[in-house]
Amino acid sequence: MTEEGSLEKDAPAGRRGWVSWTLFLGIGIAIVSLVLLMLRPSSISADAAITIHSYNNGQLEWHIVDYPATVLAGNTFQLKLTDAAGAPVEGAQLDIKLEMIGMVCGDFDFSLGETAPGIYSGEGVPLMPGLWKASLTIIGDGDSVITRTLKAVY
Ligand SMILES: [Cu+2]
Repeated sequence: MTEEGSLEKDAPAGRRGWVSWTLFLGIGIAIVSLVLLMLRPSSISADAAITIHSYNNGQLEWHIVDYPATVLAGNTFQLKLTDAAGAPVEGAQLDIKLEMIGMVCGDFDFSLGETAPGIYSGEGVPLMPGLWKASLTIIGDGDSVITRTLKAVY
């Protein structure tokens, strides 16, 4: 009697099993996607629009004016160089290399021009959305290299 009853309820029980299996699979996929997303290098948080760096005896304020940067467009990088006394450093030669972190999709190199005493400006073009590393070389200043990260979006 009871066995017969459980047999009759077999169909809805099977559907419940199927529903919970689908749910289990869905949650599993969600967890795996989340882990993969967290492992992606592009999910490392990028630096803010303005970063402050010290180099030799001076200080550098590195401002990416439109932030996050736009992919395949010129983004203004404005750098302010001051010496230990806080005076502008004039006549410096600054080159920046942009490269995507964890990818080999291509680098972008550009030079900066001095627009005011100690203020240098140039246009950087990220090639893809995601996390980029910018390496600044201060030519002549022992060719010191300063790096920061930046985010690029469409
Ligand atoms: Cu890339």
